[in-house]
Amino acid sequence: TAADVVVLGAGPAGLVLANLLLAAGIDCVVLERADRSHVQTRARAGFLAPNTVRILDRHGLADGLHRHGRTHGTCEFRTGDGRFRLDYGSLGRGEVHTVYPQQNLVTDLLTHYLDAGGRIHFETEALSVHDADGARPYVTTREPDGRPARWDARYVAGCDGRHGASRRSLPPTAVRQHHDHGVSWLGLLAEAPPSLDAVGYAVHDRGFAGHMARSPQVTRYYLQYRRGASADAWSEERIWDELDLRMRAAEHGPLRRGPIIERGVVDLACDVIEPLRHGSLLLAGDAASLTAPAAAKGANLAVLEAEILAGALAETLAAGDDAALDRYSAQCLARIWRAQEFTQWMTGLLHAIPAPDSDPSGGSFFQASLRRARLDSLRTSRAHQDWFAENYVGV
Ligand code: RFL
Repeated sequence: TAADVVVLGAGPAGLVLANLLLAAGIDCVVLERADRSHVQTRARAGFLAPNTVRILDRHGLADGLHRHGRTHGTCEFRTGDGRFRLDYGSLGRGEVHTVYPQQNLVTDLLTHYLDAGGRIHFETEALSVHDADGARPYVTTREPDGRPARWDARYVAGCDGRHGASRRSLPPTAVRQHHDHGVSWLGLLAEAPPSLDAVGYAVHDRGFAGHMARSPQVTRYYLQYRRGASADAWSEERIWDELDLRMRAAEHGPLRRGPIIERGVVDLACDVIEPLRHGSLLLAGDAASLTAPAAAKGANLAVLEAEILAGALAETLAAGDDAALDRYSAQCLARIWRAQEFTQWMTGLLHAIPAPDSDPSGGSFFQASLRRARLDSLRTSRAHQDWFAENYVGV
């Protein structure tokens, strides 16, 4: 029950980190609260940025996504003034996304790690990180049989997401900057083929609706939703009718309906913990910063931070000097804040704020007019489109 690096959490951040540490010959172990099948089936992100693909390529972790992922470079905005398309793959830096469901990526990362001899303990919940201000931190856990245990470490990598033990164990010097965008989404997975060959963003007085392909059989939809409402409040028929209205199916073509196989409410909120290093405890991924899903940055930031952290830990453990770990926080925060800024912009572009259910006029008239002007600029200005493309695929 000891390792040089104890990694908390087997999401994209923890598993990329663990693979890289193992490849660098560093003694590490992953502790994961959930069981293996839960980790491998949790559907979330799907749009991988080109930089994420480059990182995974660099470390031999991209076979699955090259075999089964599909590149994607177009989005379509639907508004009351008509629709327009942005081929972002030929704008900005000319880069595209790779669509590959997060659970498939996690499965690949886990398989690779285990095949290489990596150690992971499922159904092992970290309760708290102790003595992070010293050189001998340890993690207390609840083991699969319910008994308490202790894991000693040199460093603890907090990759256990938004509700993990890392965040609960932060010292009072940690600053959490939080912003609530004030809107919520009903996130849906439909067992239905995509309805358009692009990401669809519908801006409507009834609220935002989004369409994102996941695979030839499964499509993700989002509906702006009343804050606090239960995910089950709407029937499947109501959901499809609402999607039809907001996506303006009557004008632009019908949506391909199918059973809703998963639904959940997401409040669009974000935060950043500063710094990312607290002595021997290092945060990465959602544990370090949450981004609202409007611009699909979360999983991409997680992979980026994991690579930087792996390099810093390898350098520190080899040299016995933690200058690289000292730089880790600032290196990541610059990227995190760029992602937050773009996400904030995107959230403002897509929504009537406040949520239209609480304000039947669909947000203040002034805000709605600004949003319209912003969309018009994006439709007509090549410079604005290049800026959008660069930020949309970038981390
Ligand atoms: P994860 O994936 O949440 O993994 C954390 C892991 O830690 C475990 N854990 C613990 N283990 C031990 N002890 C504890 N006390 C623990 N507490 C938690 C959990 O079981 C889990 O296995 O965090 P990580 O690795 O930082 O990765 C972050 C991403 O998962 C997240 O940012 C994205 O999914 C966000 N996101 C999206 N990101 C994108 O880049 N593109 C997208 O298209 C996109 N779509 C989304 C999203 C997130 C969504 N939800 C559910 C919030 C769509 C949705 C609906």
